[in-house]
Amino acid sequence: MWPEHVNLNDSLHTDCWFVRTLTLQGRKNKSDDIRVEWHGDGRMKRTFFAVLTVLVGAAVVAGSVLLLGKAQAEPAVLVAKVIGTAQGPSGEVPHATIDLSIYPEPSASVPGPKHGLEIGNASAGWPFYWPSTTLQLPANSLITMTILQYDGSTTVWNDYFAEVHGTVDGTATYNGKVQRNIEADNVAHTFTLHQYSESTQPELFVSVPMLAVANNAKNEANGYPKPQEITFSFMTGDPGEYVWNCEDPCGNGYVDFGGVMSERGWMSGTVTVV
Ligand SMILES: [Cu+2]
Repeated sequence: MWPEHVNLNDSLHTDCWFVRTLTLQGRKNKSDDIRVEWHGDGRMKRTFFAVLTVLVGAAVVAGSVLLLGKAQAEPAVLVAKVIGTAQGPSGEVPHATIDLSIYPEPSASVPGPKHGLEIGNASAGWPFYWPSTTLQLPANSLITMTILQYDGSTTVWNDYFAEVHGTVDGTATYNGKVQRNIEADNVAHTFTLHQYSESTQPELFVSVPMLAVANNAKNEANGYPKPQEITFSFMTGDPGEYVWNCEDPCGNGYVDFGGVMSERGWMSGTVTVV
């Protein structure tokens, strides 16, 4: 028997969950009471989840900004040293040199990048250019870059990047030997300098494959094998902002082109021609 005088409407407008026991008129036993559980009309829950969603969203955005800002922080600028003049393709020009190394992983002697998403993974052996990936070169000058390369090979996906492009005579010197290309399966990394896609500044494109050390090479006292020495020269034009990166799949993620491949301080950087 349903008690006629019981009116549930007052309860339907509350937001809070409650339990109410309705006492039946003329009941014989306590067990005849009807227990009603009401979970509100959902407004409170919806408000709660809406606020929670906004807070979680804000936290994700703030976290991403912090993380990406840290990941893409530019390392200290490495400035090419002007050492005199040299004969460029069309006359005498300033001659500058810049020296880099490529390490397979940080060590006691080479601490490696202090930022980037891969710091936490440093023990997993991610490679990096050193001492910086932020380079500054003089304009309209002959630049001679010398790179000591300590890492093993990972085959390039595209043979184009096993060839030398954009240097003064289309060659690079590998341990004193002049070459136009190296074997695709003997590439450790590439130094590939280019402009931003929408740029209207002077054309500058240089790509040089970095010869690998044997994957079973023994380490020397500094914790690294004997490096390959790679030297090449190219001309800069008028001032401009450029980027460079490695085109050899030495990272992780999609076809090994994620991770360090796109990170400043590791396998990608900027070149400012001033
Ligand atoms: Cu690389």
